[in-house]
Amino acid sequence: SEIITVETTPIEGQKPGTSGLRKKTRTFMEPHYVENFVQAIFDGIGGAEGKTLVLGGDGRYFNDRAIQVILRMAAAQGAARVIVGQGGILSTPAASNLIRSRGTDGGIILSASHNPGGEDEDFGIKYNTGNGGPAPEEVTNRIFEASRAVTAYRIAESQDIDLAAIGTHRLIETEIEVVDPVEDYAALMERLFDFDRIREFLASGFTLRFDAMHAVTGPYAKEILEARLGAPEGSVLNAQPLPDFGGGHPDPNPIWAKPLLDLMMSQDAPDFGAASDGDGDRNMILGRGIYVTPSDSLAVLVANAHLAPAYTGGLKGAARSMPTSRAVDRVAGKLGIDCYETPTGWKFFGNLLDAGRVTICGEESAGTGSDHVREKDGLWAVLLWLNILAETGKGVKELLADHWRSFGRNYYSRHDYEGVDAEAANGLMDDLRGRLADLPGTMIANRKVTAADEFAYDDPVDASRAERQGIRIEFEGGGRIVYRLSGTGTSGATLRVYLEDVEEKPEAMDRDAQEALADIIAAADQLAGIAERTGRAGPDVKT
Ligand code: VG1
Ligand code: CO
Repeated sequence: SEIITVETTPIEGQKPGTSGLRKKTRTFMEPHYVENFVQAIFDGIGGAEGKTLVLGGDGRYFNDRAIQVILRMAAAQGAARVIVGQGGILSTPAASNLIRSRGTDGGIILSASHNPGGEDEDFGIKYNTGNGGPAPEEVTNRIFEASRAVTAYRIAESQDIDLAAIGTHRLIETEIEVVDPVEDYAALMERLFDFDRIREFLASGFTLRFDAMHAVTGPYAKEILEARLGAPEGSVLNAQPLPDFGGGHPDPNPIWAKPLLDLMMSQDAPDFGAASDGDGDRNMILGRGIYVTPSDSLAVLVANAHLAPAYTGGLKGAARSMPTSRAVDRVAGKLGIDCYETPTGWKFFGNLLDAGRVTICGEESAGTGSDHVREKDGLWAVLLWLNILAETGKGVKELLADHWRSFGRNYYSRHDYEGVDAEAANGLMDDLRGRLADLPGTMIANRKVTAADEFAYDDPVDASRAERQGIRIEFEGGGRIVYRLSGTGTSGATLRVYLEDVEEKPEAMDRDAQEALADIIAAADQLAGIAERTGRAGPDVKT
């Protein structure tokens, strides 16, 4: 095969967001779009020459085409080795694990996560560094700068590499190693958790359903939950990954995973239910008759992690993204460990994990994970829950009720206004920003504001600073509203409003979250004029 140099001109808007570059699939399918961005990645990391990279994606539409382009470019630019998941498949946490376990320079993950897939839906490309985590802003800024300067890219002219079977190919001087996407990841899970204990627990009659939502976790869950842990066949639902995820949003929340939610609320509910997203890094946890909010799940996992083998020695610390509820802070306080507050996006946990300051991290958006990889990890969260339930012998509902009794309950909900006019959304944020100084001491919807600011983060490890990471309003008694604009959307703006209130009275801990948060919700609208500015009567999604 021959190496050719193709002239190109910069394409606008190749700026990585909260988690890589996400756009409409058709945008990625435009001439030079993928090539330009991949060239920008290589340029941004100082070239592909001599490097070993991991490559894989969640199997969505266009995954197969983009992979071949990246392989041809890596070979043309002298990469030493590319480790690719069989069929081009790797879940995000499995990719993170391979980057680390094989001591590689980094990796490229193809996914738009929980966004729908297909020719008319979404696609994404993300670069992870050698620690296995999403590239920090310093690196994504370099990639963006490179995308604005690109004038040519080098690519090999060759047949497609056969990724269907495990084995090694050579393209120019580059070794292309096709690996089983599940094997190393499943082995890692076996080292972290007590598989014998969980197997016994499942054999004793504890029942579960895991909804893979026709996304990447199907084969992982089949192997781990059914083959290795002995859950009866059929415990994993929608296990077949499909390029369009069966037409749904592979987003594990009560709206998009409603069939599972309905099952868990029905007479036929199994003891435990869970789901994961497109690329396998998110999780939703359910018990018979109960949905566990991600913020509560994080708090429960931090409180009980010592029951699983990997964490018996206790945790070094915990971290949550700023909009995530402060439920975990109370747990960390009782355990006497540090609790860090970072901006939204897993990349901000990387330094804390690398420096050994924290063991478990989490986000309100259904992401939890630990220092075993540098991404959030859906199946890891499911297995930690199962390990804890097996050890305590409690049901999900009971465990959660006990947790609230010991720590208090942080009622929590997130309201999303999707596809809002970008100007209106920015106007809303600008207006709020301008009024922050005047808010403390004022009353809104019967609640007294105690503090109002815009979150900025100074990384305690490398002293980098991230500004404008969300506007927060705090109320007397522990209530809080956070406003931020999404950094993963592909059309218009998405306004996220995060709502939280603290309840210490045991008799008031079983309320519906929307009802318990009614004051805070009213205050959020009054403060920002959401209905008026967006023209929306209510949010599109409440989680
Ligand atoms: C969202 C979530 C954030 C998460 C990010 C990537 O970002 O809020 O917590 O880290 O998605 O998750 P944003 O900017 O849209 O709020 V995933 O599973 O989409 O990689
Ligand atoms: Co995801």
